[in-house]
Amino acid sequence: MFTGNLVVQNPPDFENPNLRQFDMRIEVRDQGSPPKTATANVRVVIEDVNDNSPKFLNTPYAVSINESTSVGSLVFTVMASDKDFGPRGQVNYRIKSGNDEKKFIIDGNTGITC
Ligand SMILES: [Ca+2]
Ligand SMILES: [Ca+2]
Repeated sequence: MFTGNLVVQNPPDFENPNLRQFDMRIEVRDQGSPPKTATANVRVVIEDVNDNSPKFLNTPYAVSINESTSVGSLVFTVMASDKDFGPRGQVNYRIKSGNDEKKFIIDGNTGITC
């Protein structure tokens, strides 16, 4: 029995829709003269992994609000994207620091700060 190893030569990339599936034809050839051959079809499907971090769009953010701005007023909306698929590409938001006085809240799903 002789084996032929199909090996990854360049990094797979699920995020490129054109590179998610590969239909290859493999040929085996003997050393006879003339040689005889056979072929087999091989399909390789690339599956997504969480290899992208979310990215904020249009950063850095800076905004001024009047001190008479009423509670519930929209300050601004942050926006981020993530190239991964399904839950690996869905994002939510929270205020990580700098809000000790609890002056602001952010909607975790929409990124709207109030
Ligand atoms: Ca991700
Ligand atoms: Ca991915």
